[in-house]
Amino acid sequence: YSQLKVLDSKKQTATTEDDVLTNKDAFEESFVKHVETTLARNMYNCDNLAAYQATSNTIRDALLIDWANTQQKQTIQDGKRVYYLSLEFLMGRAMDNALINLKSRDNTKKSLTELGFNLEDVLEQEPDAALGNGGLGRLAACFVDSLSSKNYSGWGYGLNYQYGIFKQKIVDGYQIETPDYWLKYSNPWEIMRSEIQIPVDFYGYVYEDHDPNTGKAKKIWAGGERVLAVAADFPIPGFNTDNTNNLRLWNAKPTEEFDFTKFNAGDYQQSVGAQQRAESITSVLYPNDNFESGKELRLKQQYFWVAASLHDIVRRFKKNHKNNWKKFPDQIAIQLNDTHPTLAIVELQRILVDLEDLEWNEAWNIVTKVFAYTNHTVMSEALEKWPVDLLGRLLPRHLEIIYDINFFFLKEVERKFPDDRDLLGKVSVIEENAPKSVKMAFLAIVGSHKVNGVAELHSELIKTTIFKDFVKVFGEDKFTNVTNGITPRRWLRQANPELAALIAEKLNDPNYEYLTNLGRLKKLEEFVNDDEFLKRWDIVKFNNKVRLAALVKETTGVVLDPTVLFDVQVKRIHEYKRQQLNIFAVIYRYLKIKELLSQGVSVDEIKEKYYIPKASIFGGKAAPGYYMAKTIIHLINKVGDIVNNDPEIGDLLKVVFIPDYNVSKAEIITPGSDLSNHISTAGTEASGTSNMKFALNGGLIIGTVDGANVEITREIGEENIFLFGNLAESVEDLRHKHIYEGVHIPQTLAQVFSAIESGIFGNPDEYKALIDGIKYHGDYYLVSDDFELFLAAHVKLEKVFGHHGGDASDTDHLHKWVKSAVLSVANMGFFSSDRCIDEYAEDIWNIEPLNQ
Ligand code: CR1
Repeated sequence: YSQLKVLDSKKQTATTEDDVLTNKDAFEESFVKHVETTLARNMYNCDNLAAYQATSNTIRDALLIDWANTQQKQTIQDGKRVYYLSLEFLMGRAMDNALINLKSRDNTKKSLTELGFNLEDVLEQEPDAALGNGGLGRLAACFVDSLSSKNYSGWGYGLNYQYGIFKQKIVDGYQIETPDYWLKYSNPWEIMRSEIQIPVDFYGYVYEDHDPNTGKAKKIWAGGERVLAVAADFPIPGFNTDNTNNLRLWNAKPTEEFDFTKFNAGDYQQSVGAQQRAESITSVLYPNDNFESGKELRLKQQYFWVAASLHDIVRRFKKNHKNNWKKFPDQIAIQLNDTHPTLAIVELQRILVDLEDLEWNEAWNIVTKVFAYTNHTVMSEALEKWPVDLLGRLLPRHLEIIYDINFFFLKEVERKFPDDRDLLGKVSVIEENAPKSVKMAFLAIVGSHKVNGVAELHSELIKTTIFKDFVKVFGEDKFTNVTNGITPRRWLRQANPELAALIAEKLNDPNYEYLTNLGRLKKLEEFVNDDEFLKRWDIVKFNNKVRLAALVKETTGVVLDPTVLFDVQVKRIHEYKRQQLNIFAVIYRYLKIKELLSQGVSVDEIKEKYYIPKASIFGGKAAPGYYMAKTIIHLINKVGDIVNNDPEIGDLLKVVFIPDYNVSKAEIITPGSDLSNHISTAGTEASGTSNMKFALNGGLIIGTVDGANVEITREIGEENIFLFGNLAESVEDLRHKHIYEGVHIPQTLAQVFSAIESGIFGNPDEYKALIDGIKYHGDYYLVSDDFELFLAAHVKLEKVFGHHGGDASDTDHLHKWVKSAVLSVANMGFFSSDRCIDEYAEDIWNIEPLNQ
């Protein structure tokens, strides 16, 4: 690399590309150039969309310099790199994030103003990169941001879906899905790497051959169908550093090879058609959160992605280290984001044994040092199992290898526990039931050196439930915890610029260095008795509520008074997340208010003595095939229709459902919340990450003792969070009781059910399954058990909120609610994804930050 080093020293430090970030003239010159050349337009017909494209191309030019320098620096230092394999990267918009991380926001804003544009309007032009479903995909996006910001060498690998998560429309209260063809216009943040093409095979058969030199038997897989994986790269800028990592997403393309038999048979069109089908592999993201559908195309996606990534990684390794395979685990760590990439374990073993001629044990030793697996759920419907028939047809050689891995593993278990015959059946990677299938989580554990959960409670749960037999086999040390986190660049600085600025001022930190040292928030505690400060804080919250109210108005037509309690629940719609518990409580509130009104109690008296005015704000997508989740969406919308149009109610209660919840909307909703709901049945939400986002933005939480709520409570203090509900340890007993003794529906909830059944929210048949599931089918998610505890938590928290939220003159509100909000934020430092990445780096990947 001596040559590279010479080149490096010659490189000028101040390039014109850098100038566009900080110099108005340089920016404008580049902007005009891109309008005229890249876009082939002129400044006289440059609209906001063209301005977005010209701006992003300008910023991209600068970003690409950092990116190239980083790759060069990383190559020269030749340290260990981590590869984060995730089927989902829920990135959202790139431009504002790039402007912030590159410290170019002010210059860009000023320059655009001079050119006659408004930065905010220009930013609005960018479509969300919505290549994920929910928390799992957004976590991956936060992690790549932290890898860059903390100067690690770390790449993401995923798929470049042409259609992201569907767009949600609400029509007559029902969810309608429409396709998200997000690449309608060219994507300036994507660098197509047409030269990086990796062939990936499917189907075919396996035969045995003999090595002509050694005479050794050898397995050969003759694939039956070949597609090409073509790379698209997305540079990931770090905050306050030049370190710019790469996110590589694969596109499926047909090969140039042609089916000549069909061609000669005169079936030219069919032959081209078959080729075109290759592209379907990366056309659509499966829209399920915490649920596996077991479709063949999904398995194809998984292998396509894993094979391309592994061959890319191995190729890069061989360039520097030839076939010095012993070094492989010193150079490479691969993190499996859930079980979706588990085939990577099998593929690496295949590469080493079949293609590189290593002995089985030597190869397996390398494989298990490289991989680590993160589990994100204990829910059985989300745990992947692939039928042996399907897997063997699609990947015949891989199925053989899986059987061999399992055989050697079970032999080892038998040797260690000769008297425990049952154990073999319990830990086998193959489930013998019909259909016989491969348990991907078990395979991931066997092939990894570390397995982690995503919050303390969850990591304990996996050790005592779904993976307990593996703790016996491998010992406690293989199982660890890394509590999730979020990037404060996007979720504080970008989403909440006013709060970020107030904090920077109070911390005396004009360069916002606290954003990569989030523990420094602690200093905010010093101001918690300063009324002036509390007032300013509350005004920031109020302004954010005004912004959220505008979004609600624009998307639903409903006008919200920004002084009322904004009570928010936004996340995927799922029975375990219990939006139904929330909407039932809203219905109860409505019924009670109506009852009071009918008794002649005045609105003012209701506000003073019974119910403070509030707006319940919902949002989230249901998987298209998830009937119960769609029913919940429908109920929320119907309740909104009735309540919002009830002339007696006024601002006492409003219920809205914001359609098409996504990252960009979350950036507006999160800062504008007073209270957010994280109310899953205890033990079901592995971590949750929106809880962290809301708390970091000065909203309080109502939540169950579940997932990361537990650690948030520990950090911020239990007096600053509203916890309620049955604990995880009681859940099994309660479910058992429901089945054997029946479900007890409390009076309050019974009133809600009667109201729904009376038809005030439309045809009651539509809600029958939802209510019957609770009344007669065991109430699996314990709505009946937690309902009154939820109501009681509300009574308590509404007293603390007081009557005049967002009105800085209310000192009671200031001294209780706002103070709690400040104390929360001051103690949220732990939940930065930077801390997660440091923990993974140290305990799992064994890598260190690069020298800058
Ligand atoms: C969990 O449900 C967690 C994210 C990220 C989800 C959520 O609680 O915050 O993962 N799990 O760790 C999931 O999608 C397939 O499992």
